[in-house]
Amino acid sequence: MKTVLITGAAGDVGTHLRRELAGKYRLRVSDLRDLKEKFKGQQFMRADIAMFADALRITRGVDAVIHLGGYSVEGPWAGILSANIVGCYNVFEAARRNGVKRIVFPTSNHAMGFYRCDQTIDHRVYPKPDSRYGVSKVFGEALGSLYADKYGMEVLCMRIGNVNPAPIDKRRLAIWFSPRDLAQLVTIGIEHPGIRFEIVYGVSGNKRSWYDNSNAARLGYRPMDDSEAHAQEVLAREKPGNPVAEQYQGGTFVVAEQIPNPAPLPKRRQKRRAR
Ligand code: 15L
Repeated sequence: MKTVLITGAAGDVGTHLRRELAGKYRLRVSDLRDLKEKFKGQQFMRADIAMFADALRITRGVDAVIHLGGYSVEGPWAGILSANIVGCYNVFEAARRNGVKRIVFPTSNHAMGFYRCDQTIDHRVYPKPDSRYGVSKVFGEALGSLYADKYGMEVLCMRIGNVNPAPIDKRRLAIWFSPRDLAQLVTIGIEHPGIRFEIVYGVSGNKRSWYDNSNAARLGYRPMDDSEAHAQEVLAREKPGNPVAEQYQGGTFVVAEQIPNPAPLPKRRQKRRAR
């Protein structure tokens, strides 16, 4: 049985994944925080991935890493920098030094959030992050690409939509990812023999999806769920939201933390620009 490390194991996605993968792998689970829900036989190691020594300690002796750890929403730059930039680098580098080849990196729909909802995008289009958080996920994808090309690591980047037992609103009908579909795609990330560097969308087989997820299908992903079964109920309780947010795949993340430009152009140049 393979030993698999899950970082950020105390979060919502980590908890769903630990429940789904219980008994299928020898799971080492790590987080800065305590685990709210515990499952039998999972070894907990407390760690702060922003500290390289901690990243080295938790990646020692595992066959694969599912790197969920980090800041999971938009937030102040200092937090994103230490958890998602420094922390992500530490986990990749520590895995390399410990000879761990396989990494599943759960990136996010927010790496692509400035595509419009009327666009269908695949794994080949360039990133359009909608937040500092989204930028940090693009950084993680780039790091995965570097470690695959330079050091022969095997990296599956999974741009996760929204993991929940059921879709929670209209936007999430397009990006819903059921826990059992999450477990299926992560298992492909751990087991598929042909992975070098791949990008897939971590979503269920939603009829309203704005992704062409053919790369996941090519790797054998056959989602079992479709948000359509919940659509009527979700749409009946939907309230009108921010009109800008509604145009973009990233939803409210595209307007989060909109602040006045602290360094506007001098008046003269503004006029020239307007002409
Ligand atoms: C994400 O990337 C976040 O980690 C999660 O908390 C949700 O906000 C999700 O995206 C979403 O877009 O619903």
